[in-house]
Amino acid sequence: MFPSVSAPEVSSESGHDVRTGLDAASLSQAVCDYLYYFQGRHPATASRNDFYLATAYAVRDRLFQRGVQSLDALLHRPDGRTVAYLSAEFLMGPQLAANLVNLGIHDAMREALWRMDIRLEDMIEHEVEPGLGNGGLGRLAACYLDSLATLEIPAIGYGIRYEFGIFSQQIRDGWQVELTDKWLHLGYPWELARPERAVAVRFGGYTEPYTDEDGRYRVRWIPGEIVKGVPHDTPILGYRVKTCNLLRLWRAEAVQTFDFSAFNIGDYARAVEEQVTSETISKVLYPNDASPQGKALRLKQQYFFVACAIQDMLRAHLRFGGRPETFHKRWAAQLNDTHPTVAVPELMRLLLDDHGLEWEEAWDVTQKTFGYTNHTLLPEALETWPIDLFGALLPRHLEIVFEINRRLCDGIRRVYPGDEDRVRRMSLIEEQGRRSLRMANLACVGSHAINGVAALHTELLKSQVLSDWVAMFPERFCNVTNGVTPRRFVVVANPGLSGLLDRTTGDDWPVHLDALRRLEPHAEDAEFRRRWREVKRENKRQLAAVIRDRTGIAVDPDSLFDIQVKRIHEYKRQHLNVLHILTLYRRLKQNPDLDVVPRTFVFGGKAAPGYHVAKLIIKLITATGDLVNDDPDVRGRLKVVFFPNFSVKNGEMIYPAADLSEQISTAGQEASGTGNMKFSLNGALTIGTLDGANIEIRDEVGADNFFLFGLTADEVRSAKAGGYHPRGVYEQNEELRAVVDLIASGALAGGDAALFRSLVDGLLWHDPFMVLADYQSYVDCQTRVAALWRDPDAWSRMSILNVARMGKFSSDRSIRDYCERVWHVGPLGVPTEGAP
Ligand code: HBZ
Repeated sequence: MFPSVSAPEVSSESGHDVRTGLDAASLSQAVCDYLYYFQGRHPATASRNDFYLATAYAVRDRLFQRGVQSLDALLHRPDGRTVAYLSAEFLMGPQLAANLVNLGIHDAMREALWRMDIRLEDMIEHEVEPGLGNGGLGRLAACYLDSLATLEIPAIGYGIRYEFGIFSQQIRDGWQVELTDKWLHLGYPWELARPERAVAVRFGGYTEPYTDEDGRYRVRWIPGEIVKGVPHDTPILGYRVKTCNLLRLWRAEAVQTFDFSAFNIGDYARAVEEQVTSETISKVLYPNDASPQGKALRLKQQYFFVACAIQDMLRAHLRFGGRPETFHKRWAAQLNDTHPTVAVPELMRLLLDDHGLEWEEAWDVTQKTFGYTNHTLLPEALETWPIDLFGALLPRHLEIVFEINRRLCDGIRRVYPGDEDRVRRMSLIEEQGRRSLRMANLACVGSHAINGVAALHTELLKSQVLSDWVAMFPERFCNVTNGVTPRRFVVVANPGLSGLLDRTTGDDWPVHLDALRRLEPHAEDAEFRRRWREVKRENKRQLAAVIRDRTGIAVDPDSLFDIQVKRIHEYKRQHLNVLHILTLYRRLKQNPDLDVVPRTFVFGGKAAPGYHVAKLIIKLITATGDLVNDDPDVRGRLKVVFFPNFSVKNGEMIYPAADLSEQISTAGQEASGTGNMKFSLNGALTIGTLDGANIEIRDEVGADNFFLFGLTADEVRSAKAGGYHPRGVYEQNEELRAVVDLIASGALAGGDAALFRSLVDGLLWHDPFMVLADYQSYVDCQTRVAALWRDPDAWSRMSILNVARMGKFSSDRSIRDYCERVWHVGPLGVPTEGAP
C-alpha cells in the first residue's frame, strides 16, 4: 500500500490555484497558462481550437486531481470489489459541458472565459465527440460509467480506442453517404496515454504440452504474432462527488523487436507492413448494430481489448497483494453483450497456464467474476465464430473452450439423461454447416449472472432464446431495466427545464430522480403549465434554427414536433412513421382545407453501410420530405426533416425539443430502448408499442399518459404462427392501399417506379415486422395525439406527469440494481450481501 501524501500545492504568480481552483479567477488563469506554456499561443492570436484545448486541459487537471484521490482511497480499502465494465463500445458524447456540470463549475468557467472575451457556448459547440459506438449499447455503457462514478462505486470501463469511430453521415441527393470519422484530428484533450502501462497481446501460432517441475501436465502457447496494447485513460467524474473513475481504452501498436538497420530494404518494408497490420486492430469501429459480420479483424479487436483488460486487472490484483485464486474478490467484470466474451477463456488461460491453478478452482474464480448482459433477441445478431477462424487466431483458447464444452455437455447429460437434442442446443459448438462457436452460450456458461435489459426482454430471453439455460441454471437469471443519466440528458441538454425543475422541486432531482414526483401537483397549476410550455417552445425554436442551418428546411416551432431518432432498422419501423405522414398528405391533397394539426416530423439515425433496406428507408424519408414540404396544398402544415448525422451531441439538442416521441418497434423486437427514456424525461409524450422498456415507462407514467397502439408480442407471435398475409391487410384497407400505391407509383422518386419497389414488395409479401398489421392502429392513435394537441393544457399536464414519473429510468437505479443483483458491490468497494 502507498503512503498517503497530500496533493502538490500549485499556484501561479497571481496567487490563483491554477491546477485545482474552482473559482473564475483560477480557471481563467489556468486556461491562460495552458495557452502560453503548453500550446505556445498568445491569447490574442489563439484560435477557437486553441482556446477549446486550453479550457479542456484546465478542466482535465481538476478531474485527474480527483482521480488520483479516488485511487488513493481505493488503495486504502483493498477489501472491496471494483467493477470492470467490458464493452467494445463507449459512446461518451462531448465531455466539456458534462464535466463542468459534474464539477459544479459551469458558471465559473463561463465567467472565466468571458474575461478573455470567449463564450463558453462556442467552446461547447466546437467540441468533437468521440463516436466510439453504434447506438444504444455504446451509449448505455457511457451512462453507466456516469452513474457508477456518481454512486461512488470504483469502476473502470475497458474498451477500444478506435482511431475512426462510427462514420459521419451526410445526406446527398436524399441518400446516406458515409464519411470517415476523424475525431482525433484536432487533438483529443480528455485522455492521457499511458505507454508505460502497455501490455502484450498474442495471436495465432500453436500450443504444445509439457511437464512442469512438479510433474504436472501443462500447455504453453507459442504465438505467431504479438501486438502491444497502449492504454489511454479518460477520467470519469461523478456528479458533485469526489469519486473520479476511469475509462481505459486500448490502442494497438506494433511491437518493435527488430533492429531495422540490420535488415535489407525488402525486410524493412515487411517490418513496416507488420506494423501497419498490428495497428489495424484498433483502426475502425464496425458500423453494424445488429448483424455481426464474422470478420477475423473483429474477433481480433474483441480479443485484443479483453486480453489487455484482464491482464491489467490481474496485474493490479497481484500488485496489491492479491492471489490469483482471489481475483473475483477484487473484480466484478460485466460483459456488455457477447462482444467481450472471449474474456471467459482468457481468464481461464491465465489462471491455468500462467498461474498454475487447477481447472475447478480457475473455473470457480471465472464464473464468480463475470456477469453477462444480453441486448438482443434478433437471431441474426447472436454472435458465432467459425471454429477454424477462432482456432487459427486463438489456438489455446479453443482448447479451453472445448474443455469447458466437454464439462458442460457432461453436466447436461447428467441432469437430462438421453436428451441429446438439448445437448446439441446448449453446446458451445454449432455443428450444423460451418462449425462455429456460439458466444452467447459461452457467456452463459461462464457467468454467474445473466440479465436482459427490460422486463419484457428478460422474459422473452427466458422463454425463448435462453430457455434451456433457465431450465438448468434458473438462479443465474435476472432483469436489469436500462436507464439513462439525467445529468447529461437533462441538466446539460436542457438547461431551461433544469432551471424550472430546480425552482419547483429543489435541486436534488439529478441524483434522486424520484424527487421529480414533487412536480405532480404542479400539473394542475395553469401558470406552471404556461412556463412549462415556454421552456419547450424555446427548445423548439433553437432546434428549428439548427434544422434550417443544416437542411435548409424552415419549420414552425409552434407545430407539433414529432420525432424519431435512433438507428435505422426495419424492426424500428421508421417506414411505419412514413406511412402515417403520407396518409396525412393524401388527406390534405384530397381536401386542402382539412383541419389538420401542423406537424414537423423529424427523423435521424444512421443505417449500417451494408444494410440496403435501411438505406432505402432513409431515401424514402427524404423523398417524402421533398414531396410534402413545398406542396402548396399542404401550406406548410406538414414538414418532414431528416436531421443528418445523429450523434450524442445532436441528440442533446433534439430530445429537449420533442413533443412526441416515436417508439414504434414491432412488439418483442426492441430489447429496451433508451431514447424512449431520454424523450420522456424531457417532457415528450410517447406514441409506442408494448415493446422493451416502453411497457415499464407506460406503467410508471400511467396508461392515460401514454399513446399505445399495435399488436402485443404475443399477438405478433400468434399472427405469424397463424399465417400472416400482409397482402390481405393491404387489400382490405383503402387508405393503406392508396398510400402504399403512392410509394409504388414512383411519385416520390421523380416517376421512377422501380426505386422503392423492393421495399413495397417486402411489405406486401413478407412484412416480417408487421408494419401493415399495425398500420391502422398507429394511424388511429396518431389521431388521438392530434386531438390532445389541440388542448394545450391537457397536453402540458400529461407532459409534466411524464417527467414527474420517470424516476425509475435514471441509470443510477440501473446501477444500484446491478450492484445488488449482479456485482455485489457498494460505494467504495464495500461488499454487499451475497458477495463472493
Ligand atoms: O442496446 C441496443 C438495443 O437494440 C436496445 O434496445 C437497447 O436499449 C440498447 C441498450 O441495452 N443494442 C445495440 O445498440 N446494439 C449494438 O449497438 C450492437 C453493436 C455491435 C454489434 C451488435 C449490436 O455487433
